[in-house]
Formats: sequence, structure tokens, C-alpha cells
Amino acid sequence: MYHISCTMARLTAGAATLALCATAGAAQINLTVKVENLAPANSISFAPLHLGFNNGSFDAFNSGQAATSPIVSVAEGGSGSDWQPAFAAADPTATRGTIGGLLQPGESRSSSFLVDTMLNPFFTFAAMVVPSNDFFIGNDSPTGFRLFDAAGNLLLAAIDQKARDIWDAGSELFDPAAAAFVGNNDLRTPQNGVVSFNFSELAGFDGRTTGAGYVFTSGLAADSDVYRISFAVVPEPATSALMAGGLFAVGWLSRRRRGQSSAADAAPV
Ligand SMILES: [Ca+2]
Ligand SMILES: [Ca+2]
Repeated sequence: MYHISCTMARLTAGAATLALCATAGAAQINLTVKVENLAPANSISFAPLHLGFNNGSFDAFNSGQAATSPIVSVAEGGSGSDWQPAFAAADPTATRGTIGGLLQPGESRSSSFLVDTMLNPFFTFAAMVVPSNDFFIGNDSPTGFRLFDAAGNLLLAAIDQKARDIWDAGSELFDPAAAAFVGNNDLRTPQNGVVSFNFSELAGFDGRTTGAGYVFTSGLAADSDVYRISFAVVPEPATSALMAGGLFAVGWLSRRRRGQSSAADAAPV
């Protein structure tokens, strides 16, 4: 609808069209997303971050309820092999992706995404916490993090996660021998519980050697910072090109009018 009116305006008007179309183009922005592991040295690492810019319709889990396969595929193995397709089915126009491989304490990683701020103003994320059997970070409310207002302005510079924000999916029993990053992740014992906050159980892995080679020490308190996702808008080449093209057209029109007028007057240009 918006783009149609832009096209119609382009057919009938001049400079006013430029402003309209520039606004429509600004709905598409390039956004850099940076993830940082803020946990203490030798504490938790994170599996890849699964993310989606979306319309707020995909709800991956609920606190106090049994975890279903989409969030279990993040919490028990980190792959998100069910989370990504479930997201796509619930919200086909969402922009989804992942960032990184293993993110160890002190590490950071960035990636850029082309986001339609009108269609997809909300941000949803999920990443497995390791070592663990079924721990993760993620937003319970699909509308909990609104990144863009109606005009496309970025509302949120960062999402900070503390140890108290870490979830236990309640799907696999605590067992270091079956935990990812310190044990055999192919093993599992069903927990048949519900999703709930839990970081204290992570201390049960203290002294275990991780897959990255460091000896794990949780060292976490409830208000320990563990993870940050930050957002920064980068200049959008397509918008710049559109603006430059529009300005060029206006300049060409005014030169052309001068040329016509001069020709009518039979005066040299
Ligand atoms: Ca929920
Ligand atoms: Ca568990």
C-alpha cells in the first residue's frame, strides 16, 4: 500500500515525491548487531545466537510451562533446528538469522541485517548457555523488545542479560556426564519440568574441563552481567543512492526547463 502510493505520487508530482519515497525507503535499514559474552573468565560460554526481527507473533516459550521443541532445540543443543522453522512458520516475513559459533567469556562478534522497521519492529533471540543440559537466554514475551518506533527510529541501544535472566528449559535433567561442553551431549534424561529461571545449578559444573579447554568455574551471582546484544544503524547504501538519484532528477529537470526557456527566447545557453 505504502509503496503503491509512492509510485503514484512519483507519476504526478516532483519534489514532494522525493520526500515520500525517501521515507518509504527509510523503512529498510541496515542494522549491526553485536553480541558480547560479559561473564567472568572461565565461566559460561554461549552457543550461536538465534535472532529474528519480527512482527511480535512468534512466542518460543512461556515461563512456568513445558518447553516445546522449538526452544528445546536451542536449550539442549544450541542448533535451533526447530526454533528457526517454527519462527518462519509463525511469522513468514520476519528477518531471521544467527550470529557466531561458540562465544567464550570476553569474546564479541558482530553481524549486519537488512531490517524493515515497519514490518518487523520487534526483536526475539535465543542462545544456549554452556556448559549445561538445557539452559538458555531468550525473551519470553515476543513483544518485550521493541527496537523501532513507527517512524523507524531505533528505540533500544542494547539488551543486557544478567545471570538471573538465564532459563532452565526444564526438559533435561541436570547431569554433567550428559551436558554439552563438558560431557556427552547425545545423552539425555527427560526432566518433564517447566521453563524457569535458574543460574545456581551452573555451579554444579565447577572443576569440569570444557570443550574449549578451560576449567569451568561459574562464579556467577544473580546480578552478574553475562551477555549483551547491542544495535547500531549503519548508513544504507540503497537509501543514499535513492536520495542521490532523486536530487539528480530534480537538478536535471531544472536544467532542462532553463534550456527550454532559453531555446524559446532564441538566446545562447
Ligand atoms: Ca512467551
Ligand atoms: Ca534442566
